[in-house]
Amino acid sequence: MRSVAECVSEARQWDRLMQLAKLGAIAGDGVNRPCLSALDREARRLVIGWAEAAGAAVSIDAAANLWFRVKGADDSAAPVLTGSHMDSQPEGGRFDGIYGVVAGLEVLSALHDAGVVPKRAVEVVAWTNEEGSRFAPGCMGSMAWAGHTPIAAFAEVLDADGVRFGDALAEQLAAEADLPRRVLGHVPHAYLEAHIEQGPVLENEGLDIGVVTGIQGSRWFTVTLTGETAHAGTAPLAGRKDAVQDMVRAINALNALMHDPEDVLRFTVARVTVAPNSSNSVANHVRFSIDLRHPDRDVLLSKGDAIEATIRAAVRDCGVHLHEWFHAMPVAFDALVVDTVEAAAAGYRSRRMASGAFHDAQFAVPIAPSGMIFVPSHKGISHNPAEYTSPSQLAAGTRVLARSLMALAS
Ligand code: HGY
Ligand code: MN
Ligand code: MN
Repeated sequence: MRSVAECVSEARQWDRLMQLAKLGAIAGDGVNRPCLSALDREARRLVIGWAEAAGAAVSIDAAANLWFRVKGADDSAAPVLTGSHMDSQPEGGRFDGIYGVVAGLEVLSALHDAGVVPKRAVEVVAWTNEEGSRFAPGCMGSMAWAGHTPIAAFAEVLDADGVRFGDALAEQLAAEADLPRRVLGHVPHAYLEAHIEQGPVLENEGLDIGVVTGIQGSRWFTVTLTGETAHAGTAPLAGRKDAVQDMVRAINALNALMHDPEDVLRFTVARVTVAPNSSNSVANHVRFSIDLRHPDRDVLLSKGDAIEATIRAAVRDCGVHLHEWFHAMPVAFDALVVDTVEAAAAGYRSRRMASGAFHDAQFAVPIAPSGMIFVPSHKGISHNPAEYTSPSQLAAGTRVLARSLMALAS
């Protein structure tokens, strides 16, 4: 009788990941598969087929989170839950998010192959819109499931083409109306997410498994500067209300505010829109994003709360508006779950570590004992087509996931 972990198939898992990587494939072995898109629905149908073949019941909730459930011997007991997200960045890789969904599926397939019925049901979830790149902010599906923010609160968020999140969600639910509907929210016995590290630590230290202890905090802002458009050839520089020049002043001041000689703080401006966006008309409208991260709550609060005053002091000619989209404080994972993962990693080279990236797991923390398992990312590359983790590294993570879930389910 082989154990569930021994029934984890490296080849089957890799084959499934490579089939999914074809859906939204971009140059350089990358993937661009936006949430709530036709590509997303095609990937979901592929995953549904594999789940059904493993004997799982499929369902969908009002946030379009997709659920797979394998019964437990005591089916009334709270299930153990694993999963991640299927949406990618616009220039994403083949493993961010989707690996955690496929790893959960692989555990269901291994349960089926091993003929094992765990005491507790095992559920796998694919969360809606973790990335927040098509519709900001990220983690909408897990926030709605956790009762952190109602899904209706995001209805008016627009994507770059002016599509409302509410309409994209309705389209997804209509396209998947054949799937049984499930109530949004429930309390699992534990939540455990497998994910690529998206950083260089495990590879640099020659390790196989990251036993994740927590996730640093993230705050997302959008800054809007409003000036006056004018003729680039005739309008004197004195007296212009140039939103681009004021954006430069603001970002230079923010760089000074966010300077951290220890290089722990993460400050990123990466999405900029300019209007009228014509080379010979002075810009009268600029909108830019701020992504601020830090593991220390007090630093995250003090630096984030200083952003508005810093911008207003630096901007010379334009109106300023600041909006905070996303406010997720640092979380620590449950000690029992972390210990369970560390024990399940026996035989592999592992270390405890925090996550620099945010994950849906952070919204599970207030709901149930939660944790994560990392596998190495080659050169720490992620949110980039060159993202890579080997078939054997991915299988090691899934075997640790299987052992952990069986331990938590018993
Ligand atoms: O941005 C993040 O940290 C996550 O990878 N979406
Ligand atoms: Mn991710
Ligand atoms: Mn990501």
